[in-house]
Amino acid sequence: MEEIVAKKRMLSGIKPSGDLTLGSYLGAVKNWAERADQYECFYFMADLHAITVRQNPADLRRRTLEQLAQYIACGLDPEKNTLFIQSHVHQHAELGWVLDCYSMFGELSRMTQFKDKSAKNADNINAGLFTYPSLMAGDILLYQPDLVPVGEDQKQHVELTHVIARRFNGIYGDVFKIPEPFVPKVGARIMSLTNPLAKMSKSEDEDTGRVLLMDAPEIIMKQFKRAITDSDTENCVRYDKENKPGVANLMTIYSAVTGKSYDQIENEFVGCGYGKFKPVVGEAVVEHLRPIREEAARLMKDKAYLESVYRDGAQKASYVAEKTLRKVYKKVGFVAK
Ligand code: AQP
Repeated sequence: MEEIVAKKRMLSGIKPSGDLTLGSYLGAVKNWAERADQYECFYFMADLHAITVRQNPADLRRRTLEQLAQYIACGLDPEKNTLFIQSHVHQHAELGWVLDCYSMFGELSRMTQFKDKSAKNADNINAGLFTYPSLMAGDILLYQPDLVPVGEDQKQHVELTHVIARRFNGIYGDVFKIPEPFVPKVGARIMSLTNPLAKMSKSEDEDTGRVLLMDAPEIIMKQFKRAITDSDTENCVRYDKENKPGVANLMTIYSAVTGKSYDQIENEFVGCGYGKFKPVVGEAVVEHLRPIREEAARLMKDKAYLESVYRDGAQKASYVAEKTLRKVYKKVGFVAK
């Protein structure tokens, strides 16, 4: 008799706090698209997380839908992946609350993202910003995934998820599966083009050297042409992250969009200065993103289709999430409905 082996499960999300950047794409979405055949995949637009920083409501709504269109355009086939909006699956907020009660003040205080965001939003250091990691732990643990693909900056939050899950399991038995973080080899941390020591972030403005997935070719080329390289006299394309972070970042981007290794890139540009290298990287990015941009723009015109995708996705996600939530509620002592 043929044995049916259950697919492993994975889950990830991005908050629609800004338009998706080349960093969100190379660090996250690009790698997701390659996994649908091996894994049962859940991906969401993390709108609950987005409001930890004040958002304009109309922009948040627009970006959430655009993000869905861009997920699909990047290759996440809704037939093979469950795509949903976080606030449509109420179990996230509910498990998030329970896990707040199993997360320690000291642990949350040590999170680098909390420290960074508090510094950037000094007039709005709200409780949601502080408890963001317990909601994220809820997002993950609800689906009992085997793998959580994240960029390097989110690894600390996945590690805290382990701590919270182990604490809960230690008290109530094996309720949660402990998932592995998966950090891509190339593209785990794409830096700003004008400040290669800072991460490329979607909530920063254009002057901070970010490239958006939906940017027009001429904007992308402008951003790459003005990318900061290095002030050394060498003017040579060589991978040295410590001493030449700007060039290393451009090489990472070039490698991620062309599949070329760092050695191949160094050989390709022997004898060429940065002036020649930068537009070539820009062009490679433009060509790589072109079909994604065109397909996302086409999908944005089909609101009925997008609606059917996120409704379907929420239904499937809710079904899985509810099983975990029921178990948790029972374990902590809530009376069944
Ligand atoms: N620059 C990046 N390089 C590699 N990976 C990145 N990611 C984001 N930026 C980069 C990865 O994308 C996933 C979703 O990110 P998120 O929106 O949930 O959180 P974030 O890391 O806080 O993203 P931003 O762009 O920096 O948003 P804002 O500006 O609103 O804070 C994660 O897996 C992340 O690692």
